[in-house]
Amino acid sequence: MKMTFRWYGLGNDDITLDKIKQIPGVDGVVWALHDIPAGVEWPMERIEEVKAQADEFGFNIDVVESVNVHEDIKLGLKSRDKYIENYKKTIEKLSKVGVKVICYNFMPVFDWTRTDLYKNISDGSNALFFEKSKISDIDPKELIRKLAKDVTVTMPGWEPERLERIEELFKAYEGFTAENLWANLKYFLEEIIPVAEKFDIKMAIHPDDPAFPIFGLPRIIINRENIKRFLNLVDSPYNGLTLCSGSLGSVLSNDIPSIIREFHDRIHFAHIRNVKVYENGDFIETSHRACDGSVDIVDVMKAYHENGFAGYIRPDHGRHLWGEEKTCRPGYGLYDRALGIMYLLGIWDTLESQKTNKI
Ligand code: DNO
Repeated sequence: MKMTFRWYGLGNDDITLDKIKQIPGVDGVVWALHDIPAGVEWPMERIEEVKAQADEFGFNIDVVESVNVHEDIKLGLKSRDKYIENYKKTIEKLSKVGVKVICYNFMPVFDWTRTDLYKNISDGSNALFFEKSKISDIDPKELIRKLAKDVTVTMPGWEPERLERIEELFKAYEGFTAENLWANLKYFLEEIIPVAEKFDIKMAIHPDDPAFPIFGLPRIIINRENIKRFLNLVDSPYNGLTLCSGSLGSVLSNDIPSIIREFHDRIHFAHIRNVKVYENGDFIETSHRACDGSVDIVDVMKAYHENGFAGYIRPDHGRHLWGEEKTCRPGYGLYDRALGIMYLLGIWDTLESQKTNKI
């Protein structure tokens, strides 16, 4: 397993490469050109710039998260072909700097969604929170306004240009079903995967977060059965998964360790985080520790370890600790993710030692 850390880029993240360098075990940064809108071909000089910045600190840039999929592709509009062409050209360019995995998602309109970015926890920290009843009552525009007030950075999936078109987008999705989304995903994969094969880059879809439909929009990468269907759409190792324990963990019936055991050979990138799901379906993000949330992170690590997982892994969201919410991106502070890495490495190292009978 290859440990990585998400980095939003120079001038776009208060957690700088020199800080990341001091976290034990991190070999690579997970990156993207966050200012390039979905559908636009990434400029080579910008890609090379990031490579040079990472090289200076000895980090690999093997994983990109994300090359976003234009909404017209998800909607299956005629214009999708030109955006797919741009996607293919971006894959080719990324291969030139050694990228090995591209993470992306296929969620209509929104990427990950929460109702509160800074929910207070009794220990004085705060974390991302999802209140199920709020989502069913609130107009999405109102939620966007509320979250925009709380945060000064642009969050992936919540880019201003996308949000400005929100009404138009909801209109475009009227009457749109999960089956339409499946068909458009298949079309996209049939175009993209041969290119990924040619340039030796593994495509790794991210599950929908939370793993159920919201605002009447379909969401399909939500459970074991649908993951199986997804992998069969194009049965190639290049059509794989970013297995996010927190996204799938938002639904208690998802048994994450068993999903990992079943699909491990198609998991190219592991996002590890814990969530505590309440009886009413609300959930809060917790520390990585198994007993703090609803996901058995120890068993998650065991499932990867027993299958000799050699892919990339990163701690996912963390709580905001010691006042860092004033400067960090929501969910992407330094402290809890660094603590998370030590927990994950602790489990992994123990499992390794047991294997070699050292303990
Ligand atoms: C949230 C992330 C997601 C993820 C995308 C992948 O913090 O895990 O935004 O990057 O869904 O395209």
